[in-house]
Amino acid sequence: MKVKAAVAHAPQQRLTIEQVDLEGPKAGEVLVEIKATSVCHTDAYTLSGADPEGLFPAILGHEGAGIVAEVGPEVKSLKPGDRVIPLYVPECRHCKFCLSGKTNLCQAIRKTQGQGMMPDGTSRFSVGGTRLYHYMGTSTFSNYTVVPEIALAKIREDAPLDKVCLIGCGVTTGIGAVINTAKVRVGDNVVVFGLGAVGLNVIQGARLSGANMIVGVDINPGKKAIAEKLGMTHFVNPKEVEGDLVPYLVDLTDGGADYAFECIGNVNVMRQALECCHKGWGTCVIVGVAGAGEEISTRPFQLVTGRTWKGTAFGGVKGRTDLPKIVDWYMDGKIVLDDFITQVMPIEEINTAFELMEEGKAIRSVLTF
Ligand code: NAD
Ligand code: DAO
Ligand code: ZN
Repeated sequence: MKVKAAVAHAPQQRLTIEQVDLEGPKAGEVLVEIKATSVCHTDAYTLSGADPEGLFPAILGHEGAGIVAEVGPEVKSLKPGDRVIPLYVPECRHCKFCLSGKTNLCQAIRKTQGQGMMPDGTSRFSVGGTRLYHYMGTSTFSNYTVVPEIALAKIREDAPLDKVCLIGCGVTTGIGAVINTAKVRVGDNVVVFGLGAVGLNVIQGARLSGANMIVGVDINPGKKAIAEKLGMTHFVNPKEVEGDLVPYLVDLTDGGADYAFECIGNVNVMRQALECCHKGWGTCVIVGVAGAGEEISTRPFQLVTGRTWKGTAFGGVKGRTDLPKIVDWYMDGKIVLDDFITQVMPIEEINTAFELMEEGKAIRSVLTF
């Protein structure tokens, strides 16, 4: 079938809206009509050329929501008409990782997903006979996409797809980092570096967990108002701090953060996030994705004296099991989504959405088809 997609032909090039060819779903695959998709910093990171897994030409996009249009052979858990959120971290429920009870990093289709292919090693997308790579197993910058059954979370029918698409990445990553990875408890002091959609959702998760101080750190003062609305108690602009940021934050939090979250992808900030943690027990969670080949460093004594460095992917969330519940939280008014949507625009304006994000003028732009 012919579908409308935003094609990334090469790093650092504008996306072009094109009619591309999409093959139907094979065994274990599902054709999804994408109704809405948002743009995450990770799409920009891949488009920049800094992503070691970045393949071109490709159809990017991983934060979307849609409706099942057709199922391939052997698909059991989904049928046409079901509302779904594509998952860049699948959940097969059978692999060693899924069965471990210790991680959400299902490995069932990891190899081919990293190669921009469907599990059988081929692509469903092409244009003019040229193969297009899938992206993160989701490719939501297309009005139709083919996704493995194990990479689709079925959600309730009444959920607005132009809102819950955010649950496909940023919201879930931030809230999950707090609840699943850090396991923040009532009264903990939290420091969040980077107040994009991910960091703002760390704030939302920290508030839900009953954190005491929730300190937001961002070089863009324009993020202060929404962060406060979501539960931030103190805002720190590193550009306005005299002297070193780390001792400033340690002093502010009475000895250091119980939990610090890096939501930028900056290896220097990752060090600050570890070192502002409380001696003896503070934990730093790395959420941001750093550039290819970059490394983190600290003095080992920071770890010897009880600080912990850990990381999280998709907030430690098992998508097929947990996303329906997160959608319920939104529908029940327990979490906020609408405040993160700063722009709604047609897919034709996708390059503007990227520009607004890079300029710090968007939290999330939602694109509709
Ligand atoms: P974003 O660009 O919307 O937000 C980043 C924020 O960091 C901005 O508000 C910016 O002003 C701020 N910032 C930049 N440099 C700073 C500095 N030196 N000090 C303080 N603040 C600074 O990005 P996002 O969509 O919220 O994503 C954040 C990061 O999380 C990205 O690296 C993204 O790739 C990553 N990510 C990771 C996962 C995961 O599963 N681990 C999932 C989604 C996104
Ligand atoms: O299993 O080896 C693996 C990788 C799974 C993908 C995790 C990606 C998380 C970080 C990228 C942020 C995506 C928006
Ligand atoms: Zn698995």
